[in-house]
Amino acid sequence: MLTLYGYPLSSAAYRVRIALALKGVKVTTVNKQLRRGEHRQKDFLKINPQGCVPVLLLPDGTALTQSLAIIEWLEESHPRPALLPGDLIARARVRSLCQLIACDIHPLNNLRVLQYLESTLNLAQAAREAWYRHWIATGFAALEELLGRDDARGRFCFGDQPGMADVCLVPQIYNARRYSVDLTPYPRIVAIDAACGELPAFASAAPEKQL
Ligand SMILES: N[C@@H](CCC(=O)N[C@@H](CS)C(=O)NCC(=O)O)C(=O)O
Repeated sequence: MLTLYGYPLSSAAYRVRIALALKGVKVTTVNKQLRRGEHRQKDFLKINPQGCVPVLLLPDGTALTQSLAIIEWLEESHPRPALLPGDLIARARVRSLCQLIACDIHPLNNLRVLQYLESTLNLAQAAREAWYRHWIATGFAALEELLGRDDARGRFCFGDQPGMADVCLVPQIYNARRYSVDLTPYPRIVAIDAACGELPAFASAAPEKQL
């Protein structure tokens, strides 16, 4: 049995939950309460010295970290249904959308970054929220444009089957809504999110379903 160390509101863990559900892979879930700092305690740092979730623990004790690496491992170990297209260029384009979200938007809005803005740089809540919304808006503007240019976009980021980019997109939209980001400039993103929301794999991975 696989064990997923996560947290309901962690968007990186949310990505992995969606990918696992799409693949039909069952896991045991262990939640680390990030607000209480459980991810920085010694027992968890032994599993992931970086002190963040998600971690996927394999039956032989191997701890996989970094959501994109975990999802790529899942893709290779459980190839069906495929989350990446077959064509080489298309694969690169889907990965590029994933990285736009997971490497360029999400890290700027992470808990430890927000805590640093608050406790070290003394930024007030309104300024921290403006920061949060700014980085989502910047990333979503580019993503919306890229989706508009790509003939391969269908109901989902790539074609009419959900894939790796959708797995990354839905948790990021969830965060955007949590912080009241105005989504009207991003109709393609919103439509893809709605299409994903109709699928049980996405619905069952939502934060409110984990509690
Ligand atoms: N790049 C990592 C990010 C992991 C990450 O930062 N996870 C967040 C939750 S979404 C976390 O554990 N944050 C704890 C903190 O910032 O202190 C991934 O994709 O897995």
